[in-house]
Amino acid sequence: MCTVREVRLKMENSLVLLLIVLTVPGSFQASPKIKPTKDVIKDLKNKTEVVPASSLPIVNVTPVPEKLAEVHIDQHKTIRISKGDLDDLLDVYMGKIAESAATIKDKENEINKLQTKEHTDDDLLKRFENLTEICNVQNSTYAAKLTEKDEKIKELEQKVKIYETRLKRKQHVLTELRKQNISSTALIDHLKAKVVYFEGKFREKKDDLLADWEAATTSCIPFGMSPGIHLIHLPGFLPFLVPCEGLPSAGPGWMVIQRRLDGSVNFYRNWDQYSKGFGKLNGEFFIGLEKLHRMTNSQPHELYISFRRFNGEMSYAHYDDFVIGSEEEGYELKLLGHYQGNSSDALRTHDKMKFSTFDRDNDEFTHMNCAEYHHGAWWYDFCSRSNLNGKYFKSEVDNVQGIFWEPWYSFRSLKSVQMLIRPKSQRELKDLPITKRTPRAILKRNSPSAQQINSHYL
Ligand SMILES: *[C@@H]1O[C@H](CO)[C@@H](O)[C@H](O)[C@H]1NC(C)=O
Ligand SMILES: *[C@@H]1O[C@H](CO)[C@@H](O)[C@H](O)[C@H]1NC(C)=O
Ligand SMILES: *[C@@H]1O[C@H](CO)[C@@H](O)[C@H](O)[C@H]1NC(C)=O
Ligand SMILES: *[C@@H]1O[C@H](CO)[C@@H](O)[C@H](O)[C@H]1NC(C)=O
Ligand SMILES: *[C@@H]1O[C@H](CO)[C@@H](O)[C@H](O)[C@H]1NC(C)=O
Ligand SMILES: [Ca+2]
Repeated sequence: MCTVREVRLKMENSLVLLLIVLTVPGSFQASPKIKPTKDVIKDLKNKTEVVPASSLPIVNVTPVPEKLAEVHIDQHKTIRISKGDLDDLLDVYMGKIAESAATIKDKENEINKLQTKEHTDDDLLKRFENLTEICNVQNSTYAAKLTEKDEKIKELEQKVKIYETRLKRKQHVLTELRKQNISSTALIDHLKAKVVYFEGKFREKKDDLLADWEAATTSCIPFGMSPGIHLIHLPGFLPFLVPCEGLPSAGPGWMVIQRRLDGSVNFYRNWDQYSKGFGKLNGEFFIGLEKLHRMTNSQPHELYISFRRFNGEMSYAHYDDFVIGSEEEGYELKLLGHYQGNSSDALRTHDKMKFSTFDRDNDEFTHMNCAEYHHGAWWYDFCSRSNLNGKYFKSEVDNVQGIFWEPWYSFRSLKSVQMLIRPKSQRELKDLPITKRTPRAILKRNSPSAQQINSHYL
Protein backbone atom coordinates (compact mmCIF):
# COMPACT_ATOMS: atom_id res chain seq x y z
CA MET A 1 0.00 0.00 0.00
CA CYS A 2 1.42 3.22 -1.04
CA THR A 3 0.74 6.05 1.31
CA VAL A 4 0.33 9.77 0.75
CA ARG A 5 3.49 10.34 2.68
CA GLU A 6 5.53 8.30 0.20
CA VAL A 7 4.22 10.44 -2.71
CA ARG A 8 5.14 13.53 -0.87
CA LEU A 9 8.56 12.15 -0.19
CA LYS A 10 9.16 11.56 -3.86
CA MET A 11 8.09 15.08 -4.64
CA GLU A 12 10.44 16.53 -2.06
CA ASN A 13 13.33 14.48 -3.50
CA SER A 14 12.84 15.78 -6.97
CA LEU A 15 12.60 19.29 -5.57
CA VAL A 16 15.93 18.86 -3.84
CA LEU A 17 17.47 17.69 -7.12
CA LEU A 18 16.06 20.68 -8.85
CA LEU A 19 17.38 23.10 -6.26
CA ILE A 20 20.84 21.54 -6.50
CA VAL A 21 20.78 22.35 -10.21
CA LEU A 22 19.76 25.90 -9.34
CA THR A 23 22.63 26.42 -6.90
CA VAL A 24 25.17 25.76 -9.66
CA PRO A 25 25.07 28.91 -11.74
CA GLY A 26 27.43 27.61 -14.47
CA SER A 27 25.27 24.75 -15.46
CA PHE A 28 22.22 26.94 -15.14
CA GLN A 29 23.76 29.46 -17.55
CA ALA A 30 25.01 26.84 -19.94
CA SER A 31 21.58 25.33 -20.52
CA PRO A 32 18.88 27.68 -19.42
CA LYS A 33 15.63 25.83 -19.14
CA ILE A 34 12.80 28.23 -18.73
CA LYS A 35 9.93 25.89 -18.64
CA PRO A 36 11.20 23.68 -15.86
CA THR A 37 11.90 26.81 -13.78
CA LYS A 38 8.39 27.95 -14.28
CA ASP A 39 7.06 24.53 -13.27
CA VAL A 40 9.27 24.44 -10.25
CA ILE A 41 8.03 27.76 -9.08
CA LYS A 42 4.49 26.75 -9.63
CA ASP A 43 5.24 23.53 -7.80
CA LEU A 44 6.81 25.38 -5.03
CA LYS A 45 3.91 27.78 -4.92
CA ASN A 46 1.51 24.75 -4.63
CA LYS A 47 3.70 23.09 -2.09
CA THR A 48 4.48 26.06 0.03
CA GLU A 49 1.33 27.41 1.47
CA VAL A 50 3.38 29.71 3.67
CA VAL A 51 4.03 31.77 0.60
CA PRO A 52 0.71 32.08 -1.16
CA ALA A 53 0.74 32.99 -4.85
CA SER A 54 -1.26 36.12 -4.16
CA SER A 55 1.38 37.56 -1.76
CA LEU A 56 4.08 36.77 -4.21
CA PRO A 57 4.20 39.94 -6.28
CA ILE A 58 5.32 38.15 -9.39
CA VAL A 59 3.46 40.63 -11.47
CA ASN A 60 5.25 43.54 -9.81
CA VAL A 61 8.66 41.97 -10.05
CA THR A 62 10.96 44.61 -11.18
CA PRO A 63 13.43 43.50 -13.75
CA VAL A 64 16.99 43.61 -12.44
CA PRO A 65 19.95 44.74 -14.50
CA GLU A 66 21.67 41.48 -14.25
CA LYS A 67 19.45 39.40 -16.42
CA LEU A 68 19.49 35.88 -15.44
CA ALA A 69 16.28 34.33 -16.53
CA GLU A 70 13.00 35.29 -17.95
CA VAL A 71 9.81 33.81 -16.79
CA HIS A 72 6.90 34.16 -19.09
CA ILE A 73 3.73 34.16 -17.14
CA ASP A 74 1.54 34.82 -20.07
CA GLN A 75 1.72 36.60 -23.36
CA HIS A 76 1.97 39.94 -21.73
CA LYS A 77 3.91 39.38 -18.64
CA THR A 78 7.42 38.10 -18.25
CA ILE A 79 9.23 37.75 -15.00
CA ARG A 80 12.86 38.22 -14.89
CA ILE A 81 14.67 36.69 -11.98
CA SER A 82 18.06 37.89 -10.92
CA LYS A 83 20.69 35.72 -9.20
CA GLY A 84 20.22 37.69 -5.94
CA ASP A 85 16.52 37.02 -6.03
CA LEU A 86 17.14 33.39 -6.58
CA ASP A 87 19.58 33.29 -3.71
CA ASP A 88 17.01 34.87 -1.45
CA LEU A 89 14.37 32.51 -2.65
CA LEU A 90 16.75 29.64 -2.27
CA ASP A 91 17.47 30.67 1.31
CA VAL A 92 13.77 30.82 2.04
CA TYR A 93 13.16 27.42 0.48
CA MET A 94 16.23 25.86 1.94
CA GLY A 95 14.80 26.87 5.33
CA LYS A 96 11.47 25.41 4.32
CA ILE A 97 13.18 22.23 3.05
CA ALA A 98 15.11 21.86 6.27
CA GLU A 99 11.91 22.35 8.16
CA SER A 100 10.18 19.79 5.97
CA ALA A 101 13.10 17.39 6.28
CA ALA A 102 12.80 17.62 10.06
CA THR A 103 9.07 17.05 9.78
CA ILE A 104 9.73 14.15 7.41
CA LYS A 105 12.24 12.71 9.87
CA ASP A 106 9.62 13.01 12.60
CA LYS A 107 7.04 11.38 10.38
CA GLU A 108 9.49 8.65 9.43
CA ASN A 109 10.12 7.98 13.08
CA GLU A 110 6.44 7.97 13.65
CA ILE A 111 5.94 5.52 10.79
CA ASN A 112 8.74 3.35 12.07
CA LYS A 113 7.20 3.40 15.46
CA LEU A 114 3.83 2.52 14.01
CA GLN A 115 5.35 -0.26 11.93
CA THR A 116 7.15 -1.64 14.97
CA LYS A 117 3.93 -1.38 16.84
CA GLU A 118 2.09 -3.20 14.09
CA HIS A 119 4.73 -5.91 14.20
CA THR A 120 4.34 -6.10 17.95
CA ASP A 121 0.57 -6.28 17.54
CA ASP A 122 0.97 -9.17 15.09
CA ASP A 123 3.23 -10.91 17.54
CA LEU A 124 0.79 -10.35 20.34
CA LEU A 125 -2.03 -11.64 18.21
CA LYS A 126 -0.07 -14.76 17.37
CA ARG A 127 0.87 -15.22 20.94
CA PHE A 128 -2.72 -14.71 21.98
CA GLU A 129 -3.83 -17.28 19.43
CA ASN A 130 -1.14 -19.67 20.66
CA LEU A 131 -2.22 -19.02 24.22
CA THR A 132 -5.82 -19.51 23.30
CA GLU A 133 -4.92 -22.80 21.70
CA ILE A 134 -2.94 -23.81 24.75
CA CYS A 135 -5.81 -22.66 26.89
CA ASN A 136 -8.24 -24.76 24.89
CA VAL A 137 -6.01 -27.79 25.22
CA GLN A 138 -5.63 -27.12 28.89
CA ASN A 139 -9.34 -26.45 29.21
CA SER A 140 -10.17 -29.83 27.76
CA THR A 141 -7.54 -31.42 29.97
CA TYR A 142 -8.95 -29.64 32.98
CA ALA A 143 -12.47 -30.50 31.88
CA ALA A 144 -11.49 -34.17 31.78
CA LYS A 145 -9.77 -33.83 35.13
CA LEU A 146 -12.78 -32.03 36.50
CA THR A 147 -15.03 -34.90 35.43
CA GLU A 148 -12.60 -37.28 37.06
CA LYS A 149 -12.61 -35.23 40.24
CA ASP A 150 -16.40 -35.07 40.16
CA GLU A 151 -16.50 -38.83 40.05
CA LYS A 152 -14.00 -39.05 42.83
CA ILE A 153 -16.04 -36.61 44.89
CA LYS A 154 -19.11 -38.77 44.33
CA GLU A 155 -17.13 -41.82 45.34
CA LEU A 156 -15.86 -40.05 48.44
CA GLU A 157 -19.35 -38.85 49.27
CA GLN A 158 -20.54 -42.45 49.17
CA LYS A 159 -17.67 -43.45 51.40
CA VAL A 160 -18.52 -40.63 53.77
CA LYS A 161 -22.06 -41.96 53.90
CA ILE A 162 -20.77 -45.44 54.67
CA TYR A 163 -18.52 -44.04 57.38
CA GLU A 164 -21.36 -42.00 58.79
CA THR A 165 -23.45 -45.15 59.03
CA ARG A 166 -20.58 -46.96 60.68
CA LEU A 167 -20.02 -44.06 63.04
CA LYS A 168 -23.67 -44.13 64.03
CA ARG A 169 -23.41 -47.85 64.67
CA LYS A 170 -20.23 -47.32 66.70
CA GLN A 171 -21.90 -44.59 68.69
CA HIS A 172 -24.79 -46.91 69.38
CA VAL A 173 -22.37 -49.60 70.53
CA LEU A 174 -20.52 -47.05 72.63
CA THR A 175 -23.78 -46.02 74.28
CA GLU A 176 -24.49 -49.65 75.03
CA LEU A 177 -20.98 -50.12 76.37
CA ARG A 178 -21.34 -47.05 78.54
CA LYS A 179 -24.53 -48.53 79.98
CA GLN A 180 -22.74 -51.81 80.56
CA ASN A 181 -19.80 -49.93 82.02
CA ILE A 182 -22.10 -48.37 84.57
CA SER A 183 -23.48 -51.74 85.61
CA SER A 184 -19.97 -53.23 85.48
CA THR A 185 -18.69 -50.43 87.65
CA ALA A 186 -21.42 -51.19 90.17
CA LEU A 187 -20.47 -54.85 90.05
CA ILE A 188 -16.79 -53.99 90.43
CA ASP A 189 -17.57 -51.83 93.44
CA HIS A 190 -19.55 -54.68 94.91
CA LEU A 191 -16.70 -57.12 94.24
CA LYS A 192 -14.18 -54.68 95.67
CA ALA A 193 -16.22 -54.52 98.85
CA LYS A 194 -16.25 -58.30 98.89
CA VAL A 195 -12.51 -58.43 98.39
CA VAL A 196 -12.06 -56.07 101.32
CA TYR A 197 -14.38 -58.27 103.41
CA PHE A 198 -12.52 -61.45 102.47
CA GLU A 199 -9.18 -59.78 103.01
CA GLY A 200 -10.30 -59.08 106.54
CA LYS A 201 -11.43 -62.67 106.95
CA PHE A 202 -8.24 -63.96 105.45
CA ARG A 203 -6.17 -61.81 107.76
CA GLU A 204 -8.09 -63.26 110.69
CA LYS A 205 -7.39 -66.81 109.49
CA LYS A 206 -3.80 -65.91 108.80
CA ASP A 207 -3.50 -64.58 112.34
CA ASP A 208 -4.93 -67.84 113.63
CA LEU A 209 -2.53 -69.85 111.51
CA LEU A 210 0.38 -67.69 112.60
CA ALA A 211 -0.67 -68.16 116.21
CA ASP A 212 -0.72 -71.92 115.64
CA TRP A 213 2.60 -71.71 113.88
CA GLU A 214 4.16 -69.78 116.70
CA ALA A 215 2.79 -72.32 119.18
CA ALA A 216 4.63 -75.00 117.16
CA THR A 217 1.96 -77.54 117.92
CA THR A 218 2.81 -81.18 117.28
CA SER A 219 -0.46 -82.51 118.70
CA CYS A 220 -3.96 -81.45 119.82
CA ILE A 221 -2.96 -81.45 123.49
CA PRO A 222 -2.80 -77.62 123.82
CA PHE A 223 -6.44 -77.23 122.74
CA GLY A 224 -7.87 -79.31 125.53
CA MET A 225 -11.60 -79.85 125.27
CA SER A 226 -12.22 -77.10 122.67
CA PRO A 227 -13.01 -78.44 119.22
CA GLY A 228 -11.40 -76.70 116.25
CA ILE A 229 -9.15 -77.13 113.24
CA HIS A 230 -5.48 -76.46 113.98
CA LEU A 231 -2.14 -76.38 112.22
CA ILE A 232 0.17 -79.22 113.21
CA HIS A 233 3.87 -78.86 112.57
CA LEU A 234 6.01 -81.99 112.77
CA PRO A 235 9.79 -81.78 112.41
CA GLY A 236 10.87 -82.26 108.77
CA PHE A 237 7.29 -82.30 107.51
CA LEU A 238 5.06 -79.70 105.89
CA PRO A 239 2.55 -78.28 108.39
CA PHE A 240 -1.01 -79.59 108.01
CA LEU A 241 -4.43 -78.92 109.45
CA VAL A 242 -6.33 -81.34 111.67
CA PRO A 243 -9.52 -81.24 113.72
CA CYS A 244 -8.91 -81.37 117.46
CA GLU A 245 -11.46 -82.04 120.15
CA GLY A 246 -12.01 -83.26 123.67
CA LEU A 247 -14.33 -86.13 124.53
CA PRO A 248 -16.31 -86.25 127.78
CA SER A 249 -15.73 -90.02 127.96
CA ALA A 250 -12.03 -89.90 126.93
CA GLY A 251 -10.72 -86.54 128.02
CA PRO A 252 -9.05 -83.58 126.24
CA GLY A 253 -6.52 -83.13 123.41
CA TRP A 254 -7.65 -85.70 120.85
CA MET A 255 -6.78 -85.43 117.17
CA VAL A 256 -9.34 -86.77 114.69
CA ILE A 257 -7.60 -88.95 112.08
CA GLN A 258 -10.65 -90.47 110.36
CA ARG A 259 -14.34 -89.64 110.25
CA ARG A 260 -17.42 -91.19 108.60
CA LEU A 261 -20.83 -89.64 109.02
CA ASP A 262 -22.86 -89.18 105.86
CA GLY A 263 -21.25 -90.80 102.81
CA SER A 264 -20.45 -87.42 101.23
CA VAL A 265 -16.83 -88.42 100.53
CA ASN A 266 -15.72 -91.39 98.45
CA PHE A 267 -13.40 -93.67 100.46
CA TYR A 268 -12.71 -96.18 97.69
CA ARG A 269 -9.36 -94.65 96.81
CA ASN A 270 -5.90 -95.75 95.74
CA TRP A 271 -2.65 -96.16 97.68
CA ASP A 272 -1.30 -92.70 96.90
CA GLN A 273 -4.43 -90.98 98.20
CA TYR A 274 -4.47 -93.04 101.38
CA SER A 275 -0.82 -92.11 101.85
CA LYS A 276 -1.54 -88.37 101.52
CA GLY A 277 -5.00 -88.22 103.02
CA PHE A 278 -8.25 -86.81 101.57
CA GLY A 279 -11.70 -85.45 102.37
CA LYS A 280 -13.01 -82.45 104.31
CA LEU A 281 -11.64 -81.66 107.77
CA ASN A 282 -15.07 -80.51 108.95
CA GLY A 283 -16.76 -83.56 107.41
CA GLU A 284 -15.66 -86.98 106.25
CA PHE A 285 -11.92 -87.42 105.79
CA PHE A 286 -8.85 -89.59 106.27
CA ILE A 287 -5.74 -87.87 107.62
CA GLY A 288 -3.21 -89.89 105.58
CA LEU A 289 -0.92 -92.80 106.44
CA GLU A 290 2.30 -90.84 106.09
CA LYS A 291 1.22 -88.37 108.79
CA LEU A 292 0.09 -91.22 111.02
CA HIS A 293 3.48 -92.86 110.54
CA ARG A 294 5.34 -89.64 111.43
CA MET A 295 3.21 -88.80 114.46
CA THR A 296 3.03 -92.29 115.97
CA ASN A 297 6.79 -92.71 115.47
CA SER A 298 7.75 -89.38 117.04
CA GLN A 299 6.18 -90.33 120.38
CA PRO A 300 3.89 -93.05 121.80
CA HIS A 301 0.22 -92.61 120.93
CA GLU A 302 -3.06 -94.06 122.04
CA LEU A 303 -6.07 -94.72 119.79
CA TYR A 304 -9.73 -94.08 120.54
CA ILE A 305 -12.52 -95.13 118.19
CA SER A 306 -16.16 -94.18 118.72
CA PHE A 307 -19.12 -95.79 116.94
CA ARG A 308 -22.77 -94.90 116.47
CA ARG A 309 -25.35 -97.33 115.18
CA PHE A 310 -28.41 -96.33 113.18
CA ASN A 311 -30.47 -97.01 116.30
CA GLY A 312 -28.45 -94.34 118.11
CA GLU A 313 -26.45 -96.73 120.32
CA MET A 314 -22.92 -95.48 121.01
CA SER A 315 -19.84 -97.52 121.84
CA TYR A 316 -16.08 -97.18 121.83
CA ALA A 317 -12.78 -99.02 121.53
CA HIS A 318 -9.57 -97.80 123.15
CA TYR A 319 -6.02 -99.06 122.47
CA ASP A 320 -3.21 -97.78 124.68
CA ASP A 321 -0.61 -98.06 121.92
CA PHE A 322 -0.81 -97.28 118.27
CA VAL A 323 2.13 -97.21 115.84
CA ILE A 324 2.04 -97.14 112.03
CA GLY A 325 5.07 -98.15 109.96
CA SER A 326 6.65 -96.30 107.07
CA GLU A 327 5.54 -96.54 103.46
CA GLU A 328 8.42 -99.01 102.82
CA GLU A 329 6.85 -101.18 105.56
CA GLY A 330 3.47 -100.90 103.81
CA TYR A 331 2.17 -98.61 106.58
CA GLU A 332 1.99 -101.68 108.78
CA LEU A 333 -0.05 -101.60 111.98
CA LYS A 334 3.15 -102.17 113.92
CA LEU A 335 1.88 -101.84 117.43
CA LEU A 336 -1.62 -102.11 118.85
CA GLY A 337 -1.86 -101.74 122.63
CA HIS A 338 -4.34 -103.18 125.08
CA TYR A 339 -7.98 -102.98 124.17
CA GLN A 340 -10.47 -101.38 126.46
CA GLY A 341 -14.08 -100.43 125.61
CA ASN A 342 -17.68 -101.54 125.23
CA SER A 343 -17.69 -102.50 121.53
CA SER A 344 -15.17 -105.23 120.57
CA ASP A 345 -11.45 -105.75 119.94
CA ALA A 346 -12.12 -105.89 116.22
CA LEU A 347 -8.74 -104.45 115.24
CA ARG A 348 -6.80 -107.22 116.92
CA THR A 349 -6.73 -109.55 113.90
CA HIS A 350 -5.22 -106.69 111.90
CA ASP A 351 -2.27 -106.23 114.23
CA LYS A 352 1.07 -106.49 112.33
CA MET A 353 -0.78 -106.34 109.01
CA LYS A 354 0.22 -104.09 106.16
CA PHE A 355 -2.21 -101.59 104.73
CA SER A 356 -3.97 -102.53 101.48
CA THR A 357 -5.80 -100.55 98.82
CA PHE A 358 -7.44 -101.84 95.63
CA ASP A 359 -4.22 -101.06 93.76
CA ARG A 360 -1.86 -102.36 96.49
CA ASP A 361 -2.76 -105.86 97.67
CA ASN A 362 -0.76 -106.41 100.89
CA ASP A 363 -3.32 -108.73 102.51
CA GLU A 364 -2.88 -112.37 103.63
CA PHE A 365 -5.45 -113.72 101.23
CA THR A 366 -3.42 -114.82 98.21
CA HIS A 367 -6.41 -115.52 95.98
CA MET A 368 -8.35 -112.43 96.81
CA ASN A 369 -7.92 -108.65 96.76
CA CYS A 370 -9.48 -107.82 100.13
CA ALA A 371 -9.65 -104.08 99.44
CA GLU A 372 -11.74 -104.81 96.34
CA TYR A 373 -13.85 -107.37 98.15
CA HIS A 374 -14.64 -105.02 101.05
CA HIS A 375 -14.74 -101.92 98.83
CA GLY A 376 -12.34 -100.18 101.21
CA ALA A 377 -8.76 -99.79 102.39
CA TRP A 378 -7.50 -101.34 105.67
CA TRP A 379 -4.89 -103.50 107.37
CA TYR A 380 -6.59 -106.54 105.82
CA ASP A 381 -5.58 -110.09 106.68
CA PHE A 382 -8.06 -112.91 105.70
CA CYS A 383 -9.76 -110.46 105.05
CA SER A 384 -11.37 -108.47 107.85
CA ARG A 385 -13.31 -108.08 111.09
CA SER A 386 -13.36 -104.29 110.79
CA ASN A 387 -13.75 -102.08 107.72
CA LEU A 388 -14.03 -98.45 108.79
CA ASN A 389 -13.09 -97.15 105.28
CA GLY A 390 -15.81 -99.21 103.61
CA LYS A 391 -18.81 -98.08 101.63
CA TYR A 392 -21.29 -95.83 103.47
CA PHE A 393 -24.80 -97.22 103.65
CA LYS A 394 -27.65 -94.91 104.66
CA SER A 395 -29.18 -97.59 106.89
CA GLU A 396 -28.06 -100.63 108.84
CA VAL A 397 -27.35 -103.42 106.32
CA ASP A 398 -25.36 -106.67 106.41
CA ASN A 399 -22.91 -106.08 103.59
CA VAL A 400 -19.22 -107.01 103.25
CA GLN A 401 -18.61 -103.62 101.60
CA GLY A 402 -20.08 -101.65 104.51
CA ILE A 403 -18.52 -99.82 107.45
CA PHE A 404 -18.42 -102.48 110.15
CA TRP A 405 -16.69 -103.34 113.47
CA GLU A 406 -17.59 -106.83 114.62
CA PRO A 407 -16.21 -109.41 117.09
CA TRP A 408 -16.74 -112.17 114.54
CA TYR A 409 -17.33 -112.33 110.82
CA SER A 410 -20.50 -110.32 110.44
CA PHE A 411 -20.92 -107.05 108.57
CA ARG A 412 -23.53 -104.83 110.24
CA SER A 413 -23.05 -101.32 108.85
CA LEU A 414 -22.59 -98.33 111.17
CA LYS A 415 -24.13 -94.84 111.06
CA SER A 416 -20.98 -92.96 112.03
CA VAL A 417 -17.41 -93.58 113.12
CA GLN A 418 -14.57 -91.46 114.37
CA MET A 419 -10.92 -92.45 114.96
CA LEU A 420 -8.78 -90.26 117.24
CA ILE A 421 -5.21 -90.34 118.54
CA ARG A 422 -3.39 -88.58 121.33
CA PRO A 423 0.23 -88.63 122.57
CA LYS A 424 0.34 -91.21 125.34
CA SER A 425 2.50 -89.18 127.76
CA GLN A 426 -0.42 -86.83 128.09
CA ARG A 427 -2.23 -89.33 130.24
CA GLU A 428 0.26 -88.79 133.01
CA LEU A 429 0.35 -85.03 132.41
CA LYS A 430 -3.32 -84.40 131.82
CA ASP A 431 -3.99 -82.89 135.23
CA LEU A 432 -1.14 -80.38 134.91
CA PRO A 433 -1.99 -76.84 133.74
CA ILE A 434 -1.18 -76.16 130.09
CA THR A 435 1.65 -73.62 130.08
CA LYS A 436 1.94 -73.42 126.30
CA ARG A 437 0.22 -70.59 124.60
CA THR A 438 -3.18 -71.69 123.35
CA PRO A 439 -4.00 -70.32 119.90
CA ARG A 440 -7.54 -69.67 118.83
CA ALA A 441 -9.28 -72.45 116.95
CA ILE A 442 -9.51 -71.90 113.20
CA LEU A 443 -12.90 -73.55 113.15
CA LYS A 444 -14.75 -71.69 115.88
CA ARG A 445 -16.65 -73.62 118.48
CA ASN A 446 -19.85 -71.77 117.59
CA SER A 447 -19.54 -72.31 113.84
CA PRO A 448 -22.37 -74.54 112.50
CA SER A 449 -20.15 -77.28 111.11
CA ALA A 450 -18.25 -77.61 114.37
CA GLN A 451 -21.51 -77.79 116.30
CA GLN A 452 -22.86 -80.34 113.91
CA ILE A 453 -19.78 -82.51 114.24
CA ASN A 454 -19.82 -82.23 118.01
CA SER A 455 -23.50 -83.03 118.49
CA HIS A 456 -22.84 -86.06 116.42
CA TYR A 457 -20.35 -87.52 118.82
CA LEU A 458 -21.14 -86.12 122.24
C1 LIG B 1 -0.83 24.05 -8.67
O1 LIG B 1 -2.11 24.19 -8.03
C2 LIG B 1 -3.15 24.43 -8.90
C3 LIG B 1 -4.42 24.65 -8.07
O2 LIG B 1 -4.43 23.91 -6.90
C4 LIG B 1 -3.23 23.30 -9.89
O3 LIG B 1 -4.28 23.53 -10.81
C5 LIG B 1 -1.94 23.15 -10.64
O4 LIG B 1 -1.95 22.09 -11.58
C6 LIG B 1 -0.84 22.99 -9.74
N1 LIG B 1 0.43 22.95 -10.44
C7 LIG B 1 1.31 21.97 -10.40
C8 LIG B 1 2.59 22.09 -11.19
O5 LIG B 1 1.08 20.96 -9.75
C1 LIG C 1 3.27 -21.49 20.68
O1 LIG C 1 3.51 -22.29 21.82
C2 LIG C 1 4.35 -23.39 21.58
C3 LIG C 1 4.38 -24.20 22.81
O2 LIG C 1 4.44 -23.42 23.93
C4 LIG C 1 5.73 -22.90 21.16
O3 LIG C 1 6.57 -23.99 20.89
C5 LIG C 1 5.59 -22.07 19.95
O4 LIG C 1 6.85 -21.50 19.60
C6 LIG C 1 4.61 -20.96 20.22
N1 LIG C 1 4.41 -20.18 19.01
C7 LIG C 1 4.44 -18.85 18.98
C8 LIG C 1 4.22 -18.25 17.65
O5 LIG C 1 4.65 -18.20 19.98
C1 LIG D 1 -13.77 -25.29 28.25
O1 LIG D 1 -14.40 -26.55 28.04
C2 LIG D 1 -15.75 -26.57 28.40
C3 LIG D 1 -16.22 -28.00 28.23
O2 LIG D 1 -15.40 -28.75 27.43
C4 LIG D 1 -16.54 -25.62 27.53
O3 LIG D 1 -17.91 -25.65 27.92
C5 LIG D 1 -15.98 -24.25 27.74
O4 LIG D 1 -16.62 -23.33 26.88
C6 LIG D 1 -14.52 -24.23 27.43
N1 LIG D 1 -13.96 -22.91 27.75
C7 LIG D 1 -13.10 -22.28 26.94
C8 LIG D 1 -12.64 -20.96 27.45
O5 LIG D 1 -12.74 -22.78 25.90
C1 LIG E 1 -16.66 -46.34 82.92
O1 LIG E 1 -17.06 -45.93 84.19
C2 LIG E 1 -16.04 -45.33 85.00
C3 LIG E 1 -16.60 -45.04 86.34
O2 LIG E 1 -17.98 -44.73 86.30
C4 LIG E 1 -15.50 -44.08 84.30
O3 LIG E 1 -14.44 -43.53 85.05
C5 LIG E 1 -14.99 -44.46 82.93
O4 LIG E 1 -14.55 -43.32 82.25
C6 LIG E 1 -16.10 -45.16 82.15
N1 LIG E 1 -15.56 -45.58 80.90
C7 LIG E 1 -16.17 -45.37 79.75
C8 LIG E 1 -15.49 -45.88 78.53
O5 LIG E 1 -17.24 -44.79 79.69
C1 LIG F 1 -20.26 -97.37 126.05
O1 LIG F 1 -19.63 -96.42 126.87
C2 LIG F 1 -20.01 -95.07 126.62
C3 LIG F 1 -19.19 -94.15 127.44
O2 LIG F 1 -18.70 -94.74 128.55
C4 LIG F 1 -21.49 -94.95 126.84
O3 LIG F 1 -21.88 -93.61 126.55
C5 LIG F 1 -22.24 -95.89 126.01
O4 LIG F 1 -23.63 -95.85 126.22
C6 LIG F 1 -21.76 -97.33 126.18
N1 LIG F 1 -22.38 -98.12 125.20
C7 LIG F 1 -22.74 -99.36 125.42
C8 LIG F 1 -23.33 -100.10 124.28
O5 LIG F 1 -22.60 -99.84 126.50
CA1 LIG G 1 -4.68 -110.65 98.39
